Amino acid sequence: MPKVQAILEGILKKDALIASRLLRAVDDQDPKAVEILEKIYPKRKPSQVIGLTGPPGVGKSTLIDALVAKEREGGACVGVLAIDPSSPFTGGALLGDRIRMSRHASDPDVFIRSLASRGRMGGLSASLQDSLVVMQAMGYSPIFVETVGTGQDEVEVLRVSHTTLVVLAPGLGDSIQSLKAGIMEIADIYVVNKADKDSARTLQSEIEDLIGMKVYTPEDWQPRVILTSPAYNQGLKELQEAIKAHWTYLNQAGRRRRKEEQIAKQLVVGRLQDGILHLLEAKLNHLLGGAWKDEILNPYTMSNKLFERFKQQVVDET
Ligand SMILES: Nc1nc2c(ncn2[C@@H]2O[C@H](COP(=O)(O)OP(=O)(O)O)[C@@H](O)[C@H]2O)c(=O)[nH]1
Ligand SMILES: [Mg+2]
Repeated sequence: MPKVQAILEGILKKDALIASRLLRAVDDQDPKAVEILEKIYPKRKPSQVIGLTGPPGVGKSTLIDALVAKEREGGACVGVLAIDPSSPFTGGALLGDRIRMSRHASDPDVFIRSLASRGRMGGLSASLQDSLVVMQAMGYSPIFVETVGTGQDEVEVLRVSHTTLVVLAPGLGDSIQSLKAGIMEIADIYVVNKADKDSARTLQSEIEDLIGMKVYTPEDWQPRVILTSPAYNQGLKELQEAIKAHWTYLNQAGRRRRKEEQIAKQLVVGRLQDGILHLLEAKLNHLLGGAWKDEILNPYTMSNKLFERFKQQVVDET
């Protein structure tokens, strides 16, 4: 890696090559990379992070691609983070996403990065936050984050997003019942994509009924339901406006600050967990190595005993 100062300047000058190298170094747990992250953190621009979730095939990638085009028309520099469901066997990236985004791939004002959901210690959350910090320091805003819409990945993405879009489409996963309850509750904006299909309106009213059952105070953000069809250039402007309206809402009454505090705290906890786990593993292996010899091979007894000893040595002391 080049000198710290050169990397720093490169990031602030939006040098994509330097940014990619830095992020790779971060993933490789290079201590110098963390030093750089520490330096660029205060230089971040206040970029809106928009997380999109929803079942596979509803059109999240297509939608992001269309929203990126819209933002580019307005002159914005846009970031895209796509979470790949990397298989432990192939570690592969979703080729389809790359192709769907390819019209922006050569645009220097669009920064696209794919993240593996596994691989690095500390998991997705850490890679995700580091990538966001770098993109925000480079001045990309807004930043779209696409999840695969399943499992823990989804939760991690939504935790670091300012604005959450739940994307649904008629006929996919048979509408809202199939979604996890928690996901329905956290949406700031519901997108009914593939509005060119007949049953889109039915899905829209189902969601509206669901929203109607909740009680909102005037202080609360009232979730919106937007019909879109990137294929027919429909509803994109409306969606873009709803996303901006949510950003305006967050920027009032200190809401954004509170949200960003939560995000920063998660990063602290995540990094501490990483570090502690690392230390622990060495320590535990050491404990285990010593204890195993003269004990009966009972993992329950052993773990209880070691836990107690560990607790006395590490936790109770501090
Ligand atoms: N009919 C219709 N199909 C769409 C629309 N948007 C996306 N699709 C199709 O839906 C499929 C899945 O899209 P993709 O963006 O990969 O979905 P993702 O898995 O949610 O990212 C693709 O074949 C798209 O061409 C739309 O507005 N109308
Ligand atoms: Mg996709």
